[in-house]
Amino acid sequence: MRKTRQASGILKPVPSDLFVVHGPNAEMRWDAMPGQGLLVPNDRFFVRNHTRTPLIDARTWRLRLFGTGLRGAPTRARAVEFGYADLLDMPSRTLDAVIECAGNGRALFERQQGAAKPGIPWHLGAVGAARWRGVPLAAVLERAGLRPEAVDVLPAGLDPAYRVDGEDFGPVRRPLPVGKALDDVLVAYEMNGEPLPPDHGFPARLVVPGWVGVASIKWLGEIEVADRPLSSPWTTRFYRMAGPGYPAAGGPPLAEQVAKSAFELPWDARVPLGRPVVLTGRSWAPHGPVRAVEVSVDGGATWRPARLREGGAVWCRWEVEWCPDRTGPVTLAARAVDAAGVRQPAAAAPNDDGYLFDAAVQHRVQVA
Ligand SMILES: Nc1nc2c(c(=O)[nH]1)N[C@H]1C(S)=C(S)[C@@H](COP(=O)(O)O)O[C@H]1N2
Ligand SMILES: [Mo]
Repeated sequence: MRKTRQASGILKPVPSDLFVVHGPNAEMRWDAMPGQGLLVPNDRFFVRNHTRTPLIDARTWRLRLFGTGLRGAPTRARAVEFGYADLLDMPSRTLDAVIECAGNGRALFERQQGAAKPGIPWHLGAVGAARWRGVPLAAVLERAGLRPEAVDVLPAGLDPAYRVDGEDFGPVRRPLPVGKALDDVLVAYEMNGEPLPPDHGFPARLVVPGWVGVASIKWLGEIEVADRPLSSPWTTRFYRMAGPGYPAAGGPPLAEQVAKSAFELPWDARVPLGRPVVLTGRSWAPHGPVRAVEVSVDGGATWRPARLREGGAVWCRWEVEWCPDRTGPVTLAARAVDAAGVRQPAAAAPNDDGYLFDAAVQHRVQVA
């Protein structure tokens, strides 16, 4: 029987056959993905909430733009406003894109590299691909009166202020350079053909393709546009590389994601001896389609090419046949080769917070 479980602060059910819950967050179970289409259905999409999902009334909701990067430099009190109906009336665009948490794969730093990292212990399921529809952020900025002098935009969410250990960081917000904002960022109001579900940002969220998930601000409430660089705790304090080899203040704010590959199998899956099985999985990379995927059934000693199934802008699905010929534990591994020909490495760059794990995943199974 299916357990319908609720996680604190998430409104949709997060049943244990589809999700692994980490406090107010829930990751997608890759072993529930075989046979699913290219996109992740809304009821299966991972949730990362700094606090909790707010319920917002679209009738009174407003997106407010202000700052020195707009004509007339409106203040927050005199912001240029868009209502929900205004967004729906503007020309829309549809975009298939992956959203992935910068910490996806964090637990593998410990499992594969022997170094436990603080933070949400995601395995590989803090990622999802969906079909987003909305208005290009460029069109919203143009209509609000973008000046050529604008440098940064700072979108902020309407969820409660983020507090840790008594420190109040305010609402979740993170600056984006104007170049990226004008390129391919969407103010999305639809996810896989439905209005955005509350947990994924209703009534509107940003979708920032290829970038760390935190850039894709949910429950978008305001956007400051400035003619000088902006910052927030999400660029100064969180989401930069720290530790040996990085500057004391941290590396530059994280921007692009890294490539990953996942088997659609449970950890320690039981595989029957002497019978061919089809191993399936998916690989994704921030720049363009994945060119090839290689799979190892001997812990990374030898590699064979996987068969690529349908792919596209988001991720590619792949499969490989394997006939296990001895009993006991076996370490499978998968690595993607991206559009530029770069392969996932054997180890990810160590960093204190466990960001951007890009090593070939080592997935243990039991042959019996
Ligand atoms: N307002 C707001 N936006 C947010 C967050 C949040 O907590 N509040 N979490 C961010 C992070 S860290 C990630 S990885 C993505 C997750 O999007 P999802 O919950 O729709 O999967 O949303 C981002 N946008
Ligand atoms: Mo994230």
